[in-house]
Amino acid sequence: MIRWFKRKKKEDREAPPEDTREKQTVEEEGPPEEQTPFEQTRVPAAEFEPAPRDEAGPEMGPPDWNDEEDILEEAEDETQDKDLPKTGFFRRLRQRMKGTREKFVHRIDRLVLGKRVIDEDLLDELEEILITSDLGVKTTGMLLRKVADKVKRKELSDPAKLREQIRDEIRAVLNVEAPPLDYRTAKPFVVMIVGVNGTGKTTTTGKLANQFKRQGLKPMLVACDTFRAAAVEQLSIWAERVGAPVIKQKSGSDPSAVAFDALDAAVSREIDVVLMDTAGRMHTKVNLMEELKKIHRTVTKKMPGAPHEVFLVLDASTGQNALSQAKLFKDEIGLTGLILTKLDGTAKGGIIAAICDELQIPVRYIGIGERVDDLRPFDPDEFTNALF
Ligand SMILES: Nc1nc2c(ncn2[C@@H]2O[C@H](COP(=O)(O)OP(=O)(O)OP(=O)(O)O)[C@@H](O)[C@H]2O)c(=O)[nH]1
Ligand SMILES: [Mg+2]
Repeated sequence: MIRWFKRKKKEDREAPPEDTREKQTVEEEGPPEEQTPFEQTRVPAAEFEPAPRDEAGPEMGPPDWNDEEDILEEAEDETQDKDLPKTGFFRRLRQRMKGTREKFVHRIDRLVLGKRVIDEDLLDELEEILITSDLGVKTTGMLLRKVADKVKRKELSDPAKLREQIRDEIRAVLNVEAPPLDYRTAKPFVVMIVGVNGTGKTTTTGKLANQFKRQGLKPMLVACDTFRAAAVEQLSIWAERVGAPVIKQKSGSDPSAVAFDALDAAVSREIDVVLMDTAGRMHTKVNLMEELKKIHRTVTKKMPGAPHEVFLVLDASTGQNALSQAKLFKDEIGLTGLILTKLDGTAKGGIIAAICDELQIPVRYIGIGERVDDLRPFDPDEFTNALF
């Protein structure tokens, strides 16, 4: 098993990569003693290179909320399957997952085209497709074993059925067992939003606040990213647009103190959901993980049982790096849910299966664009149907 992967590793060893940019680390900017928290946890810092800012989107605030782009985009939708919904978010999801579909599903289609048996060679090629679609070595191995077992037991022989088989297995992997999210189980219900820089924390916080308002809940935004003045401003713009209060202090103040004050304000204003946006990177001398733990501790001390959810925001377009980040945050602070952003415009969407399989933490939301309504509760069935 994993023959292709071993072969690839060997090739990589023999041929040094031409592009050495990946070797650069965040820490190279400072002297060695000024280590970031990521280095201290022995995870290569290169894995936490910031995601490049999307040039198409403004850094400061949400893009315009008009539907014109949608109408154009939907006109281009190439949905062929007559049984699939043709409207709304599903259509947009399917459209924007084009990159992952091409890299993953269309290659499976081409692989089985004209083939009459599922043999070793075909499984070998399937392995390559799965690994290069960011499903990761472990999840790929698991899927291949399941397929090979079915072939051995003669429950699967037609290559044309391979796509269905993989689809069903992926659907099962994405179905991580978790209690339903109910923001009415506490008042205020406190949510901490964490993640490395540029993954979409602030944008997601704004999008979530908007959803809560639509559901008739009173959200409050809290600017715990006090390290950049622009971060506070960015969150304030979202708050204004959504029509929600924002708790902020001047930049440089203690994020835990901001969180503490916010809880008092939330109680007195009868807020339903408190959304705490945190920093993705600290000044070199400050340890991000320690700072996040301190906020967590402060919140729990002030309000036993809170934070009720700790969501890690991951940028899907960073592929395997997203998986490493999730492992690190899980070990360091503990997570209750994941939010996968930027599934639009990436071919690395397969990472979602690797993350679900390896971490067994539920993906609660997915982001498929920069607009306010481009965030959706994650539904494994809807997602699998949109992908395949
Ligand atoms: N295409 C796309 N862009 C997104 C999505 N979510 C966020 N972005 C964009 O990603 C960029 C970074 O988003 P932010 O919300 O500022 O990220 P952040 O994690 O708060 O960043 P830091 O505060 O610097 O750590 C912005 O340009 C967003 O518009 C998404 O689902 N799809
Ligand atoms: Mg931010």
